[in-house]
Amino acid sequence: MNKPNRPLLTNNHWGAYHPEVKDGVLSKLRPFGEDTDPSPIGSGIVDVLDGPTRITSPMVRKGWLEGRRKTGRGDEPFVKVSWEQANALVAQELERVRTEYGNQAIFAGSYGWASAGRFHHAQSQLKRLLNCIGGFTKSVNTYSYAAAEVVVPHVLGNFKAMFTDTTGWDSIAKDSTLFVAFGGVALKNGQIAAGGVGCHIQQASLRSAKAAGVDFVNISPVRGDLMAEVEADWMALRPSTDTALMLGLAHELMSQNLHDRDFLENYAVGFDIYASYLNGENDGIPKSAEWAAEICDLPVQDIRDLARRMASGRTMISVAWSLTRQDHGEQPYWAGIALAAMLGQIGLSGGGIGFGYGAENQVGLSMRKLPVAAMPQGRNSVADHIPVARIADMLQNPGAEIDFNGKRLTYPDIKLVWWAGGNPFHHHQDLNNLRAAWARPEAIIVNEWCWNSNARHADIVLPATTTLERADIALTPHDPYQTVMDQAIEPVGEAKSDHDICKGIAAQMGVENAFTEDKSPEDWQRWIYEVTRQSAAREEIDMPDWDSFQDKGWFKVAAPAKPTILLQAFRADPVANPLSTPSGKIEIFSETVAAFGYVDCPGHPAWLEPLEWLGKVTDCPLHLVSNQPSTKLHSQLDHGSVSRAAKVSGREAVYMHPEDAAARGLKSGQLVRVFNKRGACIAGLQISDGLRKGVVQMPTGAWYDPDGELCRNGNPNVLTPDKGTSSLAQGPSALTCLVEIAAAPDPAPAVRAYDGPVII
Ligand SMILES: Nc1nc2c(c(=O)[nH]1)N[C@H]1C(S)=C(S)[C@@H](COP(=O)(O)OP(=O)(O)OC[C@H]3O[C@@H](n4cnc5c(=O)[nH]c(N)nc54)[C@H](O)[C@@H]3O)O[C@H]1N2
Ligand SMILES: Nc1nc2c(c(=O)[nH]1)N[C@H]1C(S)=C(S)[C@@H](COP(=O)(O)OP(=O)(O)OC[C@H]3O[C@@H](n4cnc5c(=O)[nH]c(N)nc54)[C@H](O)[C@@H]3O)O[C@H]1N2
Ligand SMILES: [Mo]
Repeated sequence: MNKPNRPLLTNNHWGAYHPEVKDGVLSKLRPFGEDTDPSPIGSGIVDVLDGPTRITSPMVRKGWLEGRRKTGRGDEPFVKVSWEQANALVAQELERVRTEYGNQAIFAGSYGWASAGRFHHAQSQLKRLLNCIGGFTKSVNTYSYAAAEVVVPHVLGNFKAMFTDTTGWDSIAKDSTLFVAFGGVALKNGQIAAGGVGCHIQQASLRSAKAAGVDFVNISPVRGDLMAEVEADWMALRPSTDTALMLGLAHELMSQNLHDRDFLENYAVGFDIYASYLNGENDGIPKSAEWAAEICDLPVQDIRDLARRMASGRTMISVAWSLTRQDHGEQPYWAGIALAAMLGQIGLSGGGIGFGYGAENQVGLSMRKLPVAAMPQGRNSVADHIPVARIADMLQNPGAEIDFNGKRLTYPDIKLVWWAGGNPFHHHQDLNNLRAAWARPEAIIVNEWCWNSNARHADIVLPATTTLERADIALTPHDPYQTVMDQAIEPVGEAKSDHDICKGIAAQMGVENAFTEDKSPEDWQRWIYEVTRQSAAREEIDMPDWDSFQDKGWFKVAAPAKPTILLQAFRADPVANPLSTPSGKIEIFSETVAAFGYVDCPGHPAWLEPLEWLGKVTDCPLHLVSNQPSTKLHSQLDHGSVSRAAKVSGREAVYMHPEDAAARGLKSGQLVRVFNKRGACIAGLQISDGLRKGVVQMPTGAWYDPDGELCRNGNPNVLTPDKGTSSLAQGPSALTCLVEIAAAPDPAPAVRAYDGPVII
């Protein structure tokens, strides 16, 4: 372990910290000096580096060792084995599956956030190993905004560029008059940026926009989605009805002749078709403000006023990523873009549209993006892939066909699943169904550092180190600060980095040289650094040499001379800088999408009734918003002190409106049962008037703790539906969910999530 001549420094998705270590034991993570608004999330790791939740050696499920391959996952004890035994077992399984069934029978999409660190990226290491032996079935797109990843390219061109180039907060403070936030700008989310954070800027950015005179509108069922200080007007619409509101606003703009005809003419195609839909020429239903008011359950005058306010100044329309994680999640993005096109301010400072200002710290940070090199994954010889959230469907229906963005995909027959750096028992919907799907493969391998539900549902568990137990570099395009990640402590127990885990198996399979290319982890890190440094130099970004970087521990990429303005070049000259859509313009109507002929995603933005919402009468009258947690990143560190301190009576909190609680005779702090036809979970009730009546809110992240259909610990994904957003994107639709709530049985079943399994 190298000890630098400076304070230790580490970094992760929630920020950079100085580890304080005495006698080999981590006592504290002190926030990085440059961070003016550090997140408490990181401290959650200090008390769980060892103890009952830490996986300290390779483990194999007892029943699996005894030949009961498919039954007992998640319920059985584990047998401790040596690395030699584990490597041999894994190599043997891989060999057996690929020779008997072919490499496409191995699923290693391995979706998930894992940890920051450019080299020790769990998924890249795993994929590189599997590519050395012929490849695997993969997944495409994300749980974050899959619907946008597929629809936005048809409408605006590449989606990634759309949010990495989101108009800066500096441009908003300078020129916006109105910031209309569909889904708010929740500060809880700005704690995070994928790959590392040097300084948290979201809160300060909102404050300076407010101080500069920008008015805010928070369109969300949750008031706290915009900080109180910006004094936003709150429009508490029904969840999953944003598209109807956008159509109503569009109709109002058009009927008041407030839309920008020149912009629509020069920069967009298909407005006439959309206009006839808005006017109800085909279905007899004008998508008027009255029509929208009824669907969203908002006062009609508020919709009319908002349309006029939007047209009377410089307006930024902000659409949260959460809007895409809903049934027909393609529509609010398409309708939002169409609305911005009608206002004609796309490409102007402080105007137009922005994707995900509230999603992560870096969105809205004007910066020069470091062109960071990645660990090469090699070439995958298997073409099979699924849209990421169709995992349970694939496992349960081998050979079935599905629509996906104009293609037909056939599900492969998966015999072996390998996950490194993600937690499907966190991220997937309808977890009781996922658990059933998990009984299909013959082998499930998981690299993990803690005994969460993913590890507990595996057959072979390979213990990974945390970022604090290995050296790495946090180079990221999502933050100006680039830092070292020092090794602070020795690996706990027999844990190894994902690289070393994969290397051991590569050796067993005779592909060690192909996997390592004879480079050590430090050689690779220097290689990634040097390749990045060369590309950075071409973009006139100065990076220190490796030794200076290691000596100081960090550097900051200089800010750009001017604020970032999304689609500025297109605006300035749409002929010289066309969009990468078929017409080169904004496609309010897309012939491509229309030609797919999907009833659940026609060729222009449309209101399509969601599977579950408050406009549908059912025996589950509450809409559950399962949004991102404030005290952790997804399921990461749910077992740590920061997350556990925020639990209510020992379970994840569920927030409910006072009138809904009174109607059910429920009191703050009591344990409740949240349920629907898919499952149930126990949660701790919090009463809050910061919610729309009829809406309940429960963050994601509590470790799944199944007792039959019940999750004892409060994981909302036992309740959410596992349905693709549409035939176009097949994205997840977690935020489309109705539930009922009642008092929990007394006594409620005890939480077992943090006990770890029985080990033999
Ligand atoms: N209901 C509902 N569900 C949702 C969402 C929602 O809004 N509502 N949001 C969705 C979204 S946007 C996302 S992105 C997903 C997130 O889903 P995931 O990214 O799968 O969630 P994480 O908990 O971050 O999982 C990362 C896992 O990697 C492990 N890990 C950390 N470091 C390492 C390492 O170095 N090596 C290895 N091998 N493992 C490591 C962690 O312990 C953890 O188990 O959830 C989705 N699910
Ligand atoms: N602390 C923390 N921060 C995170 C994460 C985390 O796990 N923890 N996860 C990160 C990841 S992976 C992602 S993808 C981003 C996600 O970023 P977002 O998608 O923005 O995050 P959410 O918190 O799910 O949703 C934002 C808000 O949308 C509101 N909302 C829900 N449904 C509706 C609706 O139908 N209409 C409207 N108008 N509003 C609605 C909710 O009240 C919610 O607070 O967050 C990132 N940031
Ligand atoms: Mo995400």
